[in-house]
Amino acid sequence: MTFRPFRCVLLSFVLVTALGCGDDDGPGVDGGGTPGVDGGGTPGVDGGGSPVDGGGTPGIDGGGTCVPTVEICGDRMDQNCDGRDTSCGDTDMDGIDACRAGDDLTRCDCDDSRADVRPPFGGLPGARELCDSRDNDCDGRVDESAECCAGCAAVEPRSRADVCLATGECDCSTAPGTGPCPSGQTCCVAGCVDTTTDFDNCGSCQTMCTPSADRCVAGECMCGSGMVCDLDFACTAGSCSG
Ligand SMILES: [Ca+2]
Ligand SMILES: [Ca+2]
Ligand SMILES: [Ca+2]
Ligand SMILES: [Ca+2]
Repeated sequence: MTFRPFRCVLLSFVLVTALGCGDDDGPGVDGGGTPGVDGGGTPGVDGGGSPVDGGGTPGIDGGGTCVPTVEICGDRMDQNCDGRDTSCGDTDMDGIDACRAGDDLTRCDCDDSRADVRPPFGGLPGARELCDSRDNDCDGRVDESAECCAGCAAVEPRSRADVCLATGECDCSTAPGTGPCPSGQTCCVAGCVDTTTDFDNCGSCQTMCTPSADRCVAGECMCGSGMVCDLDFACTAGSCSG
């Protein structure tokens, strides 16, 4: 009689470990029995009759079928049986939800405790990659920007390149081949461009002139030889018309 409670607990543990129900990231991530991570005996998570799950082992019935219970976010378990762990939301309020186990780290917030760490989202660029031993833009690479690259040290201005390759070479990732843009050009999304004359990258990358101008001169949008047109006027062949 003295050992029956222990045997029951042991049986529950064996079932959780053997069936692994509720974990969508597979073996090798949480394995079996990691304290505080999986379902291998964490107080308040699996045990018997806790306020959290209402009793029993979350996600497992006697036949190995996933039984929905209250979901606990970010614990690498799928208590509600939707096939995934639920995100804990956007703690750092940078507009991107935290990554869950198994997520593509380039499409979620790889550090939801820091608003200055985030991937590109929608039309917005990711955080700037700083030389801080962090993956600021959540692309899986740390300090890969040209600013952090010894191979780019002699490249002036540094804006001729945007990335440091694994080989240590300096490169403009949007231009064919390997290496920085030629002198006088800037490495933009569109490749190597001359921002002093490029209509779509006038003055800086992705700064596009509006229809109030018809050319980019010395990095400034202009209409003919004059300034850009006033509001509601368009520039055509160097002249403003309403
Ligand atoms: Ca976030
Ligand atoms: Ca973040
Ligand atoms: Ca990065
Ligand atoms: Ca960094």
